[in-house]
Order: sequence, then C-alpha cells, then structure tokens
Amino acid sequence: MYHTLLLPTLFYFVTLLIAVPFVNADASKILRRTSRRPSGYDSKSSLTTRAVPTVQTTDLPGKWQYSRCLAEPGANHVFPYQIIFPQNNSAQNCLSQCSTFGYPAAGMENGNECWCGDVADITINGGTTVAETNCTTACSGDASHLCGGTQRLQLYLWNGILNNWQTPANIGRYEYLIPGLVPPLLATVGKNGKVSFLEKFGTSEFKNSTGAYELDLSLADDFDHAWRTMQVKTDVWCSAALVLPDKAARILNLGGWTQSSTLGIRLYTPDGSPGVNGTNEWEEDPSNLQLQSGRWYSTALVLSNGSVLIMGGLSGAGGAANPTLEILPRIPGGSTVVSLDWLERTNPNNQYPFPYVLPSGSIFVGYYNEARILDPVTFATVNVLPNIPGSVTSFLAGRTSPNQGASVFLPQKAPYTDPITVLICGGSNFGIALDNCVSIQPESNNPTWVIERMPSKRVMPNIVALPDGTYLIVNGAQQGVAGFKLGSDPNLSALLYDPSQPVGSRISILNNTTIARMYHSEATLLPDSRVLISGSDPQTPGFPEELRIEVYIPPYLSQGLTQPVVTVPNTDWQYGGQYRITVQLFQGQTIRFSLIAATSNTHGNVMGGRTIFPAFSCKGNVCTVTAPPNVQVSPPGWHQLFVLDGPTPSHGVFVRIGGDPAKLGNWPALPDFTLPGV
Ligand SMILES: *[C@@H]1O[C@H](CO)[C@@H](O)[C@H](O)[C@H]1NC(C)=O
Ligand SMILES: *[C@@H]1O[C@H](CO)[C@@H](O)[C@H](O)[C@H]1NC(C)=O
Ligand SMILES: *[C@@H]1O[C@H](CO)[C@@H](O)[C@H](O)[C@H]1NC(C)=O
Ligand SMILES: *[C@@H]1O[C@H](CO)[C@@H](O)[C@H](O)[C@H]1NC(C)=O
Ligand SMILES: *[C@@H]1O[C@H](CO)[C@@H](O)[C@H](O)[C@H]1NC(C)=O
Ligand SMILES: *[C@@H]1O[C@H](CO)[C@@H](O)[C@H](O)[C@H]1NC(C)=O
Ligand SMILES: *[C@@H]1O[C@H](CO)[C@@H](O)[C@H](O)[C@H]1NC(C)=O
Ligand SMILES: CC(=O)N[C@H]1CO[C@H](CO)[C@@H](O)[C@@H]1O
Repeated sequence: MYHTLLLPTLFYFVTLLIAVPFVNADASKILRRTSRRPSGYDSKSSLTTRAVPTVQTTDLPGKWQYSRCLAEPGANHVFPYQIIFPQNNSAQNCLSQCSTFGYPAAGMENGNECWCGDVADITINGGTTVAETNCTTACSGDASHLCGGTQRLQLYLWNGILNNWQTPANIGRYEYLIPGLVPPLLATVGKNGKVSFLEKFGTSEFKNSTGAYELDLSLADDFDHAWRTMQVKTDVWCSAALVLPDKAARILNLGGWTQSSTLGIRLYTPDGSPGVNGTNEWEEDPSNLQLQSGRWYSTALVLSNGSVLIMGGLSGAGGAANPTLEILPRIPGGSTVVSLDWLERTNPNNQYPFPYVLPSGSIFVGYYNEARILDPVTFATVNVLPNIPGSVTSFLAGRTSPNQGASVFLPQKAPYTDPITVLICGGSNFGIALDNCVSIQPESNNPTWVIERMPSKRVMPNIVALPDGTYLIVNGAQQGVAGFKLGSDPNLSALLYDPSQPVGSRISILNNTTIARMYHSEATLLPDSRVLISGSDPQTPGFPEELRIEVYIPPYLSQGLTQPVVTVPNTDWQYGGQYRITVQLFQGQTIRFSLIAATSNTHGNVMGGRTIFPAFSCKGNVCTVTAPPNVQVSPPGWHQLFVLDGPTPSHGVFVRIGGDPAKLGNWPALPDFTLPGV
C-alpha cells in the first residue's frame, strides 16, 4: 500500500527533472502508447515512456481558465469546500462540480482533493502565488495532468460572471413594528386582516403564554390594544395549519406536542375588524375529534377535491416517525391513513415535507433530498424525480427539517400552459448551511433540478410570495440545523428572487436587519403588501428569545409611490368565472392582477402557498378578471387579490375561488364547534 503510493510521486519527481524538455513536445503520442498498458507503473518500460503530468490549460469545462499554482498558508485552506475524489479527481470533474454549485474559484490539491470557493477567499485566507514548479502531483483521475501538491492548489478561475447577483439602488428596508408577547411558531393572516399567531406553551420559557394571540395591524402603534389573547386547549408546538376553503375562511390547526396534543384538531373563525377585537375563540374537542394518528412536524394541504391532507412528521415528542398521510374530514368509521415507505426510509430528515397540488392534479412532494409525484386518489408514487442536489460537497444534504430550507411554488400565469416550477432555497448539510436555491418543473418532459447559488448560506430561511410575482427570502442562520440550540451565525440580510429574470440573474441583495431570527421565525405577506417578520426561539446561547416584530418594506413600497386601490364587489368566485373589478391607479403604469393564496407559515413551509396571475381586460377603471380554470390549476381556497400599477401593489382583497366542494363548512358536526355552513 505504502509502496504503491510512494512510487508514482517518486516517478514524477524523477521524470520531471529529466524529461520535461522532451516529453511536452510529444506528450500526446506517449499518452496514446501508455494508455494501452493495463497499469502505468507495473513495468520498467512504462517508467521510461509515461507522460510527465502537465497543467491542463485547454479542453476545460465551461468558462474555466487556468490561473496559477497557489500556496496555502500553514495548515489553513484557502477555499471552504473540499471534495475528495480518490479515483477520479481531474480538472473536468473538479471544476464542473464547483461551477455547478456556483463557485467561480476552484483548485485541485494533493492529487485527489478538489476545493471550491470564491475569488475573494484567496486574499482573505492568505493564498500566495508560488512558482509553477511547486505543483507537481498528478490528478487521481488523470495521470497526465497536475492537481497541485501538498498545501499547493492548482488554481482555476471562471472567466465570466457565474452568479449575476443584483445590487439594485432601491433595496427596501426593515422597520420595527411592535413588541411581541411570545416567540410565535405559526403565523396566518386571517380573512379579518389580522395575524393569528400560535406558540408552544407546554414547554415555553414564557410561563405567561396561552399559546394563541392575534395582532390587529391597525393598532400597531398601540401595544396595549393591538394584541388579543386567545386560548387553545392542547399544545400546538410544531403543528400544521392552513386556511380552509369554507365560507368563513376558518384557520385549521393540526397535531402538536405529546399525547393528546399530537391528535389535535383546532379551528378558529377569524372575526372582529380593524380596531375592534373579535370574540371567536379557537375551538377544539379533544375527546371527540382527533387525528387518526399522532403528528408532530407534519404538513397540511387542501387537495383539489377540497378535502385536507396531513402528511408525515413524528408520532410525538421523541417518538417514532409517522411515515403516513391521512385525509380529513375522516370518512365515518373508515380509516384514511396511507403508509408512505419513502418517508419511513428517509426518517428523520423529512419533517415538515413540501407537498403541492400540481396542474395535472397529481401531488408533488419534496422531502429530505428527494422528490416524487403521487397519484391524487391512491397516493401511490407515479414518478420518482431526480434527487435534490445538496451542497457541493455532499448530495446527502437535506432541504426539510431538521436540514430546513424553505419552499414555494413559482407563479402560474394565464393561460396556465407553462409547466409549474417548485423552488426550494437553503437547507443544511447536517450543520453547514446551504447557499443555493434549487428548482424543478416536476411535470416537464425531462425534469431536472436547476441550481442557483445564493450570496450566502442559509438554514431556516423563510420565503414569502409577493404580489408582484417576486419572492422575499429572509431570516435564518449560516450554521446548524433547525431546532433549539442548533442554529448560530444568523443571516441578517434580505434577498429578492425574481423568476421573471434568467436563471443565474434572479437574486437581488436587499437591506439588512439588526435582529437575529433563527428557529421558529416566520415571514408573512400582509394585506397592505408589506411583509411581517416575527419570531425566533433559538435557545442558542448569546441569542435572545426574540419577541420584537418587524415589517419589511419591499422595494415596490419604499420609493414613495401611492398604492393603487382595488374594489371587488363579488368575492366568491367560480372556476373560469369573470368578475368586474374597479381599480384606481395613481401612476397609470402597466396593470397586472395577482392572486396570492392564503397561507399558514412555519418551518420553511408555506402551507397553501400559490401565486396566480389571472387573465383580465380593462376599459378605463373597470376591469374584468377571469378566475383560474379548474381545481388542478388552483385547488379551492381563499386568496388575496392585488392590482399592480407598474411595480406597485394595492392592498389585497380576500376572494374565494372554487367554493367548498368537500363541504368543510358543515364539519365537524359537534356541539363545541361553530359551523359556517356551505
Ligand atoms: C468519481 O468516482 C466516484 C466513485 O469513487 C463516483 O461516485 C463519482 O460519481 C465519480 N465522479 C465523477 C464526477 O465522475
Ligand atoms: C516554490 O515556490 C517558491 C516561491 O515561488 C520558490 O522559491 C520555490 O523554489 C518553489 N519550490 C519548488 C520545489 O519548486
Ligand atoms: C436600509 O434600511 C435602513 C433602515 O433599516 C435605512 O435607513 C436605509 O436607508 C436603507 N438603505 C437603503 C439603501 O435604502
Ligand atoms: C410574558 O412575560 C415576558 C417577560 O418575561 C413579557 O415580555 C411578555 O410580554 C409576557 N407575555 C405575555 C403574553 O404577557
Ligand atoms: C383586545 O383584547 C385584549 C385582551 O385579549 C386587550 O388587551 C386589548 O386591549 C383589546 N383590544 C381592543 C382594541 O379592544
Ligand atoms: C378527496 O380525495 C381523497 C383521496 O382520494 C379522498 O380520501 C377524499 O374522500 C376525497 N374527498 C372528497 C370530498 O371527495
Ligand atoms: C448588509 O450587511 C452586509 C454584511 O453583513 C454588508 O456587507 C452590506 O453592506 C449591508 N448592506 C447594507 C445595505 O447596509
Ligand atoms: C451576518 C450576515 O448578514 N451575513 C450575510 C447574510 O447574507 C448576505 C447576502 O447574502 C451577506 O452579504 C452577509 O454577509
């Protein structure tokens, strides 16, 4: 073993001294000869004819160009990401891997090491240029070329712009909104325009917490009156939630922490009005209405037939996985539980999976580092999608809790013929946060993941769909995974992802906050088009339990343009229906309408999330908007309708699309619940 390792090094050293002037001239001939031999080192003749390795400067992938031999200082490394290719390190393999994940600087070292990073790392980490004769080791996968040496990098640079991150002049800003009462873990904007927050209470540091609060945004400058204290019976810690398509837009919360809480089914009918508290409470009857199996860290989704799916999670705190889904309302007497072997196999890295209803009616699920498409009736797998790319160093890096990234659907636009795109940003390689977004069109002919690098690492990010079809990416940490005490090095900067730009040019770097927001942080679109930023329950030493609430003023509101006004007489829409809407514009720029589905947000999940740009036509101030065509393009549900005057969105108006086909308004028929009817 020792022998075979030493021999090639010695060999190259000797041939280097003797043979350099002769070999280079005719290296290709010699290579062809040696390539017929089974091994380069097993006979005397090969020793004399083998090509001396040279620097590869041509036939490089992409826009890579050879730079120089670089010495690393002491034991430190210049670049952050190391990949070992024991058998197949080469310029081709190393450089392609680095640029695929967005690193424009790379080098091979010691024959079998591949390093990826940024040009700035070279100066920051003290790399120094040394004579080319310092880089003498052949590549483990290409004996004819050089891959650095001991603490010597064969350095290559991408000759071009690999990541065209935008730095616009108008970057918006964070504003402090109001002190909070608890670090909430679930945020939902209700049809009453107020924000419902839920928080764990069984284990809270805040012994004074009831676990449920509602924020009246119209009273944001009046702390004493803005917060309404509500009650839940069981502990909502790491539950799932969504807004139902029933008439009242009830908020449904499912599962929770330990024992009866894990079976919890809780409903709240948002009421009251700006400045006036509602009187409705969270309703729950733990002894008569329960999930079929305990769930903690699960995700909920309204199906195209209007029923509710809840998927995955654990059976309770410290409990086994619950690799199943179930459908609500439960068929009387029957079980609706379906086992999912792929969730069992990827336990425990698939908590809060990312399910979506696709335009074909099938269901996409992203979980851990995998994705697949399910039949909407049987939930059997109909297509296994390629694995989700992870980090440059490991495809085992994950995207769902605890390696928590965030996911959204990109906008659907009339006539809804473009394939839909799922976007996932951030995540973690079991502690090292990921610095990329990945996206896929699950129903295109040959679905493949597109990788776009973010300007920095983020685990536990939040993504918010904005009314103009862009996405705000905020919150999160640069190290760790989701969970108490498990995240550190917060990222304080907001990013904007604009899918209307070409891949690689979609990310803009926006403004910074001063408030660290890691585990149990949320970001939620408000009806006035600002974004509410809440929470952080990190329990990481040095970081507070964060109660302060901020808003982000996106670029479309920070330049002082007056928001347009939209008046919607009919707010209960049928598929394909046409609705007259009056608009008032102040800039008179290009008009667009968007429908942003009502969501509940937690753990990078935007439950119910969807953005639709419907067809419309206008005459003067009167427009006719055509509702999306069917339950597949847009499952039944509540949306906020916005009109955009150029870049500037109005306030949203809640409209329901597709009614309540599963008759959720009559459920649950128990005395403890107030039913809106259908
Ligand atoms: C390098 O070899 C490993 C097995 O040792 C293999 O898994 C990997 O796909 C190869 N990489 C490339 C880029 O060829
Ligand atoms: C390595 O580079 C340094 C600085 O350029 C030079 O002084 C030294 O001779 C080189 N060593 C070898 C073995 O080529
Ligand atoms: C960034 O935000 C701060 C307030 O949080 C604001 O003072 C500053 O003007 C913003 N920067 C730009 C370039 O808009
Ligand atoms: C609970 O107590 C903390 C101080 O320990 C306070 O900041 C917070 O406002 C209180 N919350 C409620 C709901 O009263
Ligand atoms: C709403 O109710 C809370 C108590 O839950 C109270 O503190 C607050 O002042 C009330 N707000 C208004 C506007 O009445
Ligand atoms: C919706 O589909 C699911 C899955 O097949 C089924 O369990 C449920 O009963 C359906 N709901 C309605 C209202 O038909
Ligand atoms: C935001 O913070 C980063 C450092 O973390 C800094 O480089 C950047 O200039 C800041 N941006 C603004 C607008 O202040
Ligand atoms: C502390 C901090 O904000 N770190 C990084 C967050 O992300 C931005 C942009 O992605 C970086 O510039 C910051 O250095």
